Amino acid sequence: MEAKKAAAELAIDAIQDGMIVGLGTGSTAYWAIQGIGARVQNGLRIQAVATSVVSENLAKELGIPLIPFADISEIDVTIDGADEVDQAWHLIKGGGGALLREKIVAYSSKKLIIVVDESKIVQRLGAFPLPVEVVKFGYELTVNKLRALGCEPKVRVSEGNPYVTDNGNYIVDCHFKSISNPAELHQAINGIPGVVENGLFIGMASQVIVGYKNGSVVRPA
Ligand code: ABF
Repeated sequence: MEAKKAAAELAIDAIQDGMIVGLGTGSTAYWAIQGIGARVQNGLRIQAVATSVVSENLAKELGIPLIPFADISEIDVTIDGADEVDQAWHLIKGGGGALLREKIVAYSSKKLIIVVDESKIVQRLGAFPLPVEVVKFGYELTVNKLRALGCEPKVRVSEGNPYVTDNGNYIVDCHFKSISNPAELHQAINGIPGVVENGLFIGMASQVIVGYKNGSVVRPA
């Protein structure tokens, strides 16, 4: 927890008065939202959008003002977690099931700051199963097409039933083990009818902040 909290607290230094801020999802983003809430209580004037119902509810609890998407064209900075970060800062996200909203918000953010602990840094993506959001209709056929890309696909289950995202879709966790060309795979997956989005964030991170057990943090060059 200390490592994630240290990374999150450094990230929120990027937030200035008047900004539109994207609030990520997951246990590291949780600490960023807590820190932003504390600064809002001390007078920081920002407006935020959330990447999940959980983060939206947390923001409301903390008194962070939310702004409708209809009222903005872009977001100044988004702080979010990740499941894996490779040496090119390509990411696997979506372990928390929020990848679609996270990617929509990240894609309209001038700056995406990724906050992780050291366990997320990898040489090559893929040890973490790649989450893919798929529509319910014909999902079994979509799963077959994902398998054909070279993974073992598993429909995510929650309490005995397929997990349903905030958007009413299913998540298929694709066990590739090792991904040699993330950009190519990203395109191939999103070309499958029935796939809504996948958890590969290619070239989207502006900055990665890594927290370590001793509480130190590093912004890799
Ligand atoms: C979220 O952060 C997800 O994309 C990802 O699964 C999660 C990382 O988990 P945590 O921060 O809890 O380690 O953005």
